[in-house]
Amino acid sequence: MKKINLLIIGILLCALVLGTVVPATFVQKQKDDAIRFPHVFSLNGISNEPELQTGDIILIRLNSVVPKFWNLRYWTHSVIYIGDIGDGFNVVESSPLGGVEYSNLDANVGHCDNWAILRVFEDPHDADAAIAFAIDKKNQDRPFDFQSLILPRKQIDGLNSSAGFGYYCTELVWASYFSGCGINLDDNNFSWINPLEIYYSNCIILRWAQYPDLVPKLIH
Ligand SMILES: [Ca+2]
Ligand SMILES: [Ca+2]
Repeated sequence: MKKINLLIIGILLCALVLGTVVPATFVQKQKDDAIRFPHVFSLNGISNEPELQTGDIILIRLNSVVPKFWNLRYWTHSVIYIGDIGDGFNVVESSPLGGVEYSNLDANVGHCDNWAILRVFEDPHDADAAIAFAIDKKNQDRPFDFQSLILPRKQIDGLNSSAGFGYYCTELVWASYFSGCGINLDDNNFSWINPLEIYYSNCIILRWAQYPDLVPKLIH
């Protein structure tokens, strides 16, 4: 119960920030090569899906009361798919509960309203380098970065006790691709990075979304 409360507090802090920053307006970019295909994924059989590649970014809208506070930015979590590494782990993420850690995709999307699979299409790039960055932070037990949600910002990396030492979920995704591949997923490069900014990044192809029509097209 304590963990749930901490999670809710963390996400509410995120929601508070989301309502006050990122003033830019985005128009959804229709990419010629964007691929949207039917919902063929089984929540219990995702590992069998050939369309999911290591390095894919997965955005999730949690199915709980929390997203009600999140209507301006919609998505509530982001992770990087790293493939099956054993013990049920196949994503790396930064969680308010455990900091940077391995997790399971099914567990992430098992209680959500919507989720999406994105792929960085800048060519050439080495997604393994982005994954290596994230795993390195996991191996260093980097904490969740609450500071940078209260004072919206992002850091690639930093020393212990600095805001750069920890990561909020989307910051980890952004920093991994920025440091590992030199790719900036924050088009406006302003303030922090939120999941919807990644969804509409010029460097991203939407591979699949459970309910793409429900994703907001504009940010006010
Ligand atoms: Ca940080
Ligand atoms: Ca931004």
